[in-house]
Amino acid sequence: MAGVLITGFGPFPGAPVNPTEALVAGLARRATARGISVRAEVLATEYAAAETALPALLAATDPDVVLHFGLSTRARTLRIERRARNRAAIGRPDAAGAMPDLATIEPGGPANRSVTLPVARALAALARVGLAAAPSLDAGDYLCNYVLYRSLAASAGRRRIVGFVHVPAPVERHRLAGPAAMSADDLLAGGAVILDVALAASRAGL
Ligand code: PCA
Repeated sequence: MAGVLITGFGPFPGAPVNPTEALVAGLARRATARGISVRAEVLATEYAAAETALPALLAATDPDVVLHFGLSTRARTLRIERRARNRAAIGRPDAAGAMPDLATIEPGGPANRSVTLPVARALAALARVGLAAAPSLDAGDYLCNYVLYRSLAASAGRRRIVGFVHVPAPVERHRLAGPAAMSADDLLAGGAVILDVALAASRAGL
C-alpha cells in the first residue's frame, strides 16, 4: 500500500483562516474510510517550517505520494501547479514575520523543478466530475512555491508522485455565484479526485 502524505498550510498575513487546514483533515478522513492510510499535516506558513518540518516529515514518512495544498486568495478554481521556481519574495513576511535572505531558494539549483503528479490526467479527471480547475506554471514566490521546490528537491531521484494544488477561498454554498466559485465540499471532492489520480500514477510506477 502506497504511503501518502498530504499537507496544508496554517494562516498567514492576509489570510486569517486557511481552508487547506480543514481540507487536508477531511481528505485524510475520506481516504481512511476507503482503507487508504494518509498522513495529513498542517505546515506553519513559515520559512522555518519549509526548512525543518517538511524535510523531517518526508524523511519520517518516505511517502510514495505527496500532495501539498495551499490557498490562493486570487484563484477562483483549483489550480494545479506544474512546477516550482527557484525564487523567493524577499520582501514578504511569513506568519512569524520572517523573510528569506535570498531571492533564490537554492543558490545554483535548477530554475524550475517539475512536479511528478500527472497534471493533465488530474485536470481530465476533475473535468469529468464537473469541477473547475486549471493548470498553472507559476506557484507564486511565497511559501507555497518554496515548499514545493524543497519537496521536489528532496524527492529528486525517487519514485515519488509529488503535486501541489492551489485552492480558492471557498464560498458558502448558498452564495455560490457562477460555475467557477467553489464550496468547501467542492474542494474536498476535488482533492479526493486528485489524490486518486496520484495513487493510480504511483501504482503504475510513473
Ligand atoms: N498559500 C500561500 C502560502 C500558504 C498558503 O496557503 C502561497 O500561495 O504561497
